[in-house]
Amino acid sequence: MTTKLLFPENFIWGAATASYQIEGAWDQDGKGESIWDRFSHSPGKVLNNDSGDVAIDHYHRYREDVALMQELGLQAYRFSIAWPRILPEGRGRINQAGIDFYSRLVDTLLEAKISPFATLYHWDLPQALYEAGGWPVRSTAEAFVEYTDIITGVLGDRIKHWMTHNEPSVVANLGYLNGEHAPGIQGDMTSTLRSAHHLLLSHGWAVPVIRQNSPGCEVGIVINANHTPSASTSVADRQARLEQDAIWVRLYLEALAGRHYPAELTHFISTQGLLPEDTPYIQSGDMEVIATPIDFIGLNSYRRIVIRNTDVPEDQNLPQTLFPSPENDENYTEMGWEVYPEGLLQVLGRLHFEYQIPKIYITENGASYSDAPGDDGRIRDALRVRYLRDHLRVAHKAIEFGIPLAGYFVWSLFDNFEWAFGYSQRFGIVWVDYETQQRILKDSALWYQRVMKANGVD
Ligand code: IFM
Repeated sequence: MTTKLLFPENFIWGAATASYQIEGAWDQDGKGESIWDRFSHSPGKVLNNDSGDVAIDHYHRYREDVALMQELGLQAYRFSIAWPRILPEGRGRINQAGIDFYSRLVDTLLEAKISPFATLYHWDLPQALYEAGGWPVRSTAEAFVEYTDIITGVLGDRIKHWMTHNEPSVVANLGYLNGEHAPGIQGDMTSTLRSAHHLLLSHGWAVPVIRQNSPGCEVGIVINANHTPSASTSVADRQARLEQDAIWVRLYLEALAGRHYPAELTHFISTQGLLPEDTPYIQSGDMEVIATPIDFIGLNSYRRIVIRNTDVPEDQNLPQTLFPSPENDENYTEMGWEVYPEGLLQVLGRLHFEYQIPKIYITENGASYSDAPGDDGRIRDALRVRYLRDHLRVAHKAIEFGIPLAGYFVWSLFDNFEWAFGYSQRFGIVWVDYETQQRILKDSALWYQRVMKANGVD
């Protein structure tokens, strides 16, 4: 007999998407070009030269998509707003058709009794702002606040959960360090750190604007953090872990908590002659702005990453208390990401105990497996069901430990455009046939439907 692990009564069950990954209609109804339009239209940047031009055509099919959400029993839907639909040049001229689209989407959600959770920036920066300097310059942070004021001014009466940024570390690090994401710059540590600062600054400036325009709302920011132990207790591996953690996680959490940027980064910066004290881009008062109190942190967490210092040969990197190698391929999703549900508890515990975050939503968690419809049309994505079930069990344990976890959003509701991997990776609980745009509920969607209905997992 299995016991049901019940979640608190007001626990929020949802699913998540992002504008560029699902909307399509990349140049319709007055939308401006984004850096992802430009990047995906540049040959060789995205696998198979895929782009979000059409994606899953959600822009035209949002009504049937919301009907599907209602059929599933979603209580909340996390989506993002495409800045260049609202302001085609990033600032100045407003595109009313873009505002109307989101207004209709929100009304349709509310009619279906689904709470909208809106992210203001999920990576589709207006190309014009990139050309004016992008996130490395302060004026982009100012433009973000103008955009925030406009869109929250219109939707603030109906949307009561706002997230400023999605995964700012990915914007900075993949955009300016390894170049896998738009704008595709490699090895530019200065622009990486400047981007991180301006993303955080724009967040801090935006919080009071959102509160003003959306009385009674909750405001937060979405951080990605995975469980990242060092491969061994050696100094080299532990140092590598600290450096990774500094640039991916602590840079953001420390600043949001009102502390300093991590010492590891001060070192990075100082080797380029750019100590924070004398860099003009960190201005007096900025750190206080970034630490403006927020209502919640959104956590995106997927996997364990064991960190090893690859500069040191393994046999010289002692003592070795290596993690056992995972037993089989089922421990990895098709992204090559290790499945390690217990890691979620470590990350949630860290947010709670190290940073005293008042409220946490898991805003993304999920897995890429490509299971397709069988002859009977059914999609038997058993590994995804197992992944989600095991992570929900851990989420439940976190609540038992007193961690203020208030909701869970599966990534993703639909198969969609997975950035540099194009359409090759399928994270959805709903299958999408990219030729016909047909949607089919996978076994995982039917399973999640039962979980939400029962407010618990076996
Ligand atoms: O698809 C992305 C999403 O846009 C941001 N978080 C991780 C997901 C899977 O890679």
